[in-house]
Amino acid sequence: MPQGHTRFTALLLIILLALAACGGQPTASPGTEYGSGATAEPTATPPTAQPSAGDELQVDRSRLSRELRFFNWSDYIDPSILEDFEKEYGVKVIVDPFDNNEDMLAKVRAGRSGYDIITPSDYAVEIMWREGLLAKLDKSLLPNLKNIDPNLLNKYFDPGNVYSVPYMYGTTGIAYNRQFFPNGVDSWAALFDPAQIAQYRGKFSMLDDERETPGAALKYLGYSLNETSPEALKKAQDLLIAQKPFLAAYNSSDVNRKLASGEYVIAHSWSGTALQARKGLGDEFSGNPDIAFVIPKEGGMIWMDNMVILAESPNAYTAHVFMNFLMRPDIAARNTEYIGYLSPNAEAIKLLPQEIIDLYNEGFAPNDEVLKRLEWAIRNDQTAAFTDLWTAVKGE
Ligand code: N2P
Repeated sequence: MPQGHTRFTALLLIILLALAACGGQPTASPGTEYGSGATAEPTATPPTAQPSAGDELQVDRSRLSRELRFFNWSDYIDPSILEDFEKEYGVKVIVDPFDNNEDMLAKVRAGRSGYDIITPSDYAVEIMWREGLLAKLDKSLLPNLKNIDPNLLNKYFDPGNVYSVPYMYGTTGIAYNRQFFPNGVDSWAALFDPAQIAQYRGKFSMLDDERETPGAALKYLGYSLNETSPEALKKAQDLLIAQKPFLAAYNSSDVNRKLASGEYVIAHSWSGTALQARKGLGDEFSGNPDIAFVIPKEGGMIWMDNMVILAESPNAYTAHVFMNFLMRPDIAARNTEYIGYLSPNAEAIKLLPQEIIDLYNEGFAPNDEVLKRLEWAIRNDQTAAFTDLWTAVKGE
């Protein structure tokens, strides 16, 4: 095994342990609507360790729908995987993108969205099952669940994985162009300090996200990204409003392209978006070797997106077959290589090319020191305040 792999494997173990720790005990106040399940400790049973090349699932083709509608974050699946699925099962997967959990939730809550399968983040999974929006999973149709690292199952937002299985996880920090920042970037000040941002006015973006962006402001101010005290929220709101005239945009859809092209010199970014800007994305656009990614010294977010099936989906059987397909080690590895996030699929990680491992080691995946500065977004009765804050900031 090449040395890079060994280092990354050690790193991954640390990440998983940290995830187990963080995921098990978010700082929810007890007794809140969403906080009650939050302290559940993982009780995952050890997986059967045998990697399997193909599927043990016997698919009943007569039960397959002709189409599946997948509501997913942008640039978040290798399109060739959809072609492979269609070739193998004759099911066409139609993908629509969403930019943030709240936009996705608004569409789903309205009813008859037409979507079968969706990838909400951690806290949004909890919102969805509590609102009765999700179908219970039939684990007998998901034998490839055995490939998922048990440390990433049974998290606080869905104890027992009754409704969700991990899709990808990652971090949120700062992506930047080394040509413009030859000394690197190490603080959220690079996105909030008026003296600094005046130098690249109109050439940077913040995520269009009511948890990510106030979260970054709170981190810069020295708070938890789950802080909801009125003083902290007021300071965060003032900071975001002061930043607004300097911003190119709130952008959660094509930061990868704009960093790669040089239109942005710096951006609030997810780890995989940054890696895409660096490496390029299939036939979509080519990469820029000057793009780097950092979790600022004040800290950033860690999150996990998960596959769920809508309660109203008439195609739940086909959705399970698709979910199981995406958990095949070779498919999950190819997908991870393409989109540049972190795979929860332990068997897939073993198949990743050295190029990706090297980028992870260069900062596109957190090391143990960085992990200590990462925090999960939790949902509780108080965090509804972020919706109001964000509405106020965007309305300015
Ligand atoms: C990919 C979106 C990453 C998901 N463009 C953030 N939760």
